[in-house]
Amino acid sequence: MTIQQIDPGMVAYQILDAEGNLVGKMPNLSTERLLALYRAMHLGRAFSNKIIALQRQGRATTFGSLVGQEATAVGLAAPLQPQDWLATSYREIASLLLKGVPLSTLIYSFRGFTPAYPREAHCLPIQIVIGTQLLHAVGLAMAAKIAGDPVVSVGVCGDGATSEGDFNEALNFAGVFQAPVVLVVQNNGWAISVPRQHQSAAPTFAQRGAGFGIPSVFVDGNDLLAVYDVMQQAVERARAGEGPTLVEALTYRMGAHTTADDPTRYRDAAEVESWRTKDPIARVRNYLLKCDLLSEEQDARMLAEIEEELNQAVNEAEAVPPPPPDEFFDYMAASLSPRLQEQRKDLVHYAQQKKDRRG
Ligand SMILES: Cc1ncc(C[n+]2csc(CCOP(=O)(O)OP(=O)(O)O)c2C)c(N)n1
Ligand SMILES: [Mg+2]
Repeated sequence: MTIQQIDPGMVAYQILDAEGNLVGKMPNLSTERLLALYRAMHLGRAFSNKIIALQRQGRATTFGSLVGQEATAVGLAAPLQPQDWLATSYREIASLLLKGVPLSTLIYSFRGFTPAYPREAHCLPIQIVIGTQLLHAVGLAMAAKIAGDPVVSVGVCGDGATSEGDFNEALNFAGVFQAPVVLVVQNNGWAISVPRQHQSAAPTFAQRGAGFGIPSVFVDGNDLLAVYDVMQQAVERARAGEGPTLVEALTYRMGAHTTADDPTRYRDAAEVESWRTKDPIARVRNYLLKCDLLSEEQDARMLAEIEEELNQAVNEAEAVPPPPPDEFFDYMAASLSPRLQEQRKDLVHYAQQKKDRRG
């Protein structure tokens, strides 16, 4: 089905149902690529669980779980070419990994430091300030259009972010200037403790695209194949000069908002359980097993390899010394004003005093 044929209304577009049966047309994906995307979902989940475990040991910062949202994260990044840009929030770690940000770089970032992503990954740093990355994505797309470069940009936000001015401004600019951008709303049901229905009276976020003159799609965000199919089309539409697309991926945050949150205080266990049956990884796994594209042994081996890869990356990330505490001044301005120079000196002095006191 083409994007224009998919109704942005109440029924989410699906290719693989919750049991892993093919209920739509298989997108153009080789078996090798499908297995690689399946692995990327597992890697995203394992990464998420690893950082949460490290956080509990005092070895990582606050972290927002990706569990339950792996199909959207992987499916949205998979159709991108190396020159395309990706601007995400904090939750799309699997997208960044697929786009070429190394594991150890991301692990280092969750030690609380800001590493440089490789330039060629074309990923902006994760954005904590809700919604702003959509403006950055549209800006990158507009720049590419002005330069005549065949570059597409993807911006990703959550359901809560749609209530921000930035979301509306980004969509308006994208529509008016026909920017080669795809804007993705990961609707995971919650913005910390605020449920989705408090963000908009519109039945779907996808329907809001029409008000900006932007074609939009409502897709099952737990269906890797459907997300991939929609994104592939949206990205190619943008690249061909046909303008922006808004995609709403309906998914669910299975874990806590972050390591600093306790979701049992505001949501029903029954709701969480009902989403467990729609697990995005299990449905691809079932499909692969049924089609004899994967065996139980291969699957177990792959999981063991991922664990090993992650542990190695943790060792690497923990071997990198922390940056000097005043390093961020280097990236603030071309030259520091006398006042900022003074602040830098004070910070270095304070950090040294603290170190001396610790002995
Ligand atoms: C501008 C701004 N306001 C408030 C916050 C605090 N905050 C952090 S996460 C969050 C909820 C975001 O929900 P959503 O957009 O649905 O993304 P999700 O966390 O569910 O992926 C809020 C309000 C923030 N980081 N930035
Ligand atoms: Mg949300």
